[in-house]
Amino acid sequence: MTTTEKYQYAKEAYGKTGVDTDAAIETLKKIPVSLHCWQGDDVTGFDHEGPLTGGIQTTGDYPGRARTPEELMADLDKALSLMPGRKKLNLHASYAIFEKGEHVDRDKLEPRHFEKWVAFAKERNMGLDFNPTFFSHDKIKDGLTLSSPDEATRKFWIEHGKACIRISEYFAKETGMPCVMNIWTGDGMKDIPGDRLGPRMRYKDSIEQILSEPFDKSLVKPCVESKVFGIGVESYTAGSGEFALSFAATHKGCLPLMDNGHYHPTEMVSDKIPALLCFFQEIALHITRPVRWDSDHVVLFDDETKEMAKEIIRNDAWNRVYMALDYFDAGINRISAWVVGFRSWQKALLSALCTPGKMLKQLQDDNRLTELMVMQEELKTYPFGEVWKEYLRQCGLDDDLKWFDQVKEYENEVLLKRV
Ligand code: RNT
Ligand code: ZN
Repeated sequence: MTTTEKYQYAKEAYGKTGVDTDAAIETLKKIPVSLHCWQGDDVTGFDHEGPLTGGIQTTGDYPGRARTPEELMADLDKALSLMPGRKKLNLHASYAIFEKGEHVDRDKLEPRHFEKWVAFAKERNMGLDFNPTFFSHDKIKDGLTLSSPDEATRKFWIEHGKACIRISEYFAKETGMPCVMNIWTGDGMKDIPGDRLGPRMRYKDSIEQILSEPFDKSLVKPCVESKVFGIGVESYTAGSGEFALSFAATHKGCLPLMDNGHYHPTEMVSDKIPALLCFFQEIALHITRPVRWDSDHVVLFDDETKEMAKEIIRNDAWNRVYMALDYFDAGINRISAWVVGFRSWQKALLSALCTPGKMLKQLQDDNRLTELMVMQEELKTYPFGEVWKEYLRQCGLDDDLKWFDQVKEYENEVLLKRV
């Protein structure tokens, strides 16, 4: 069978379930997914010397980490050339690019420190998302930023947040696409707190002060990301699930952001997506793969990833859910890590688009639960691979086996020469 015949065969098989695979492919081409810059350099950034802090950690020492903006951009380009679909680029404030000899602290960052990123994004027709960086910095006092009892510390970080709102608005204006600005801090305690309310009240006030910076709500989409615990912050996190969700629910224009590594291991973000869609017009996601903890392994085409995509697609919510990847593995080729993760989420979206949502819903509503189970099991062996390959072909890309040769070549010619 030729490749076209194979796709035709798959199209017919799906057609019998009421799914139009051509339409699925066309829809996927429109869905923006935000690619995190920080996989390329182990969340280091360009504005500090010290270690990665905030309760997160990269593990591994695979050669070839990007050390400069030029290297990171070149690596991103290589990765982008191997990914299908519509992309945004997700930056952290710590990736500011300074002139030679210039150093500006985080409370004083300006749009001009990101001009090169804007040019990069515009040339590639990508939108930009942004994150204030509340970690890896010497003004974090006793592990705290926005919830610190020290007013000078708290003020510094509030000013950082406000600066980031201004930069986010600049990104949106320049790219013509809204900028999702995510607030996450590692604020918390290793051991049992003497006060759980105080830090949260200060955290709440700090985010309110950040959001008091004027901005156009159609251009900047501020989010609050919750977390259950971090390394060295095991007993208490100020920005817990209830805190972040309640904050977003009570502050118009602020979105809840769920990172699927930030819950107890048996809690599923796939189930939380439709719960939040009942109450929020828009929500945001960090898509990652937690292995036993918030380990931020590379996203794969696994069951929970597919389930999350299903909840977005079958609820017609792809333009209500801002999707961003968030993982960092320093133990494997970093370009490959980007590509595998991005392709996995694309596969999950396409697989969801090829799932007969209406039929499954009807079976449930008619209480035909035996057939619901049978049908869902049958679908697992449908010829999805042929639809995926057709999508790649239409995007002008090689299928999964061939792209890795290009990564290998780049590794030999570029990455291994970085010493
Ligand atoms: C950390 C959070 C956060 C970071 C990035 C780098 O646990 O997930 O989103 O991963 O901001
Ligand atoms: Zn995250």
